[in-house]
Amino acid sequence: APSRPRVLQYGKMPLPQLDAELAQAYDVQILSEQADPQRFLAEQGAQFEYAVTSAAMGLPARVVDALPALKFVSSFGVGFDALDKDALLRRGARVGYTPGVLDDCVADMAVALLLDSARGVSAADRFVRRGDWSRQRFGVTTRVSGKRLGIFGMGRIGSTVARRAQGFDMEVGYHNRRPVEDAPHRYLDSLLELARWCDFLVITAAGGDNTRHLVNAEVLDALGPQGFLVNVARGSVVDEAALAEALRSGRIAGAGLDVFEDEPRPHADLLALENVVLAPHVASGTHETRRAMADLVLQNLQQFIATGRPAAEVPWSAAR
Ligand code: 8YV
Repeated sequence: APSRPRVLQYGKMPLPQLDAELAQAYDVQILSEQADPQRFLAEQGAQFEYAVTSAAMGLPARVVDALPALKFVSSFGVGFDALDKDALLRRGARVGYTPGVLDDCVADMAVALLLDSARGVSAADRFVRRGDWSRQRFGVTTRVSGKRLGIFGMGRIGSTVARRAQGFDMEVGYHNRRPVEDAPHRYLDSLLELARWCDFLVITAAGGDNTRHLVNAEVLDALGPQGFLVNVARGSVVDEAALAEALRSGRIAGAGLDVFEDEPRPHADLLALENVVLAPHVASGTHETRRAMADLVLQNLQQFIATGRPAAEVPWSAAR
């Protein structure tokens, strides 16, 4: 039988079953499992034409540069900010990813965080478990239905959140690099104007250099003391120290966060605050969606090896 293609897996996958499926179909080495990963790369790096990683792990230039024969990277996730674009373009390696299949579950989680931060679901749960119910009243919360929802980043996930919002009779406005043709919603010319206009600001923009710290103290002040922030995109889009300070001082009302600047370490001040809901980067983390993402990781790799073209390729990779 012909030997199976060698694949360098950067680390363990978010779905354990996928580790097994990759090992079944390919001759896989997991870099993070090697006794001395640096030495492994130096000795064997030249043997790998294919690599697999996740959006959260990414692929640093240091690894790409140690893989001189690299042709294709199959990444688990829709974000590609952690994959070193310059190193991959220099290498001429192409990159597959998993857009589309996670839109529903990420949008669902954005709505869950929005409802929780406004209505205090997690805080109420803590209140009941502490036994506080028989001793005191749970504070009043903030209405969601009928309010203004601001979406920063009107792509596949942002527009899915907008559809969800219609069920809550919310008025939707958005800001994006450019207005989206045929979008039925109000376009605000800047993030600052969007923050001023809305009651709830949901971040669904791509991470990376172009969006770094765009949600800063000024934007949070524009959102205001009645306003809530939800982030299911990338922690890097928000100045997390400024956010912690705005939450602490009541300059915004609350927040729901699935992503952080330095995962898995949320800013220490956030952990002590009652007006923020924290989740460990799990918006896409349902059985159904992780399975669909795993299938696309496998399909992209298999299709690239067979035809030289993955099923879904990141824009700067496909544009070459
Ligand atoms: C995943 C993500 O949780 O798709 C993305 O960009 O960040 C998430 O869906 C991540 O890829 C898992 O590592």
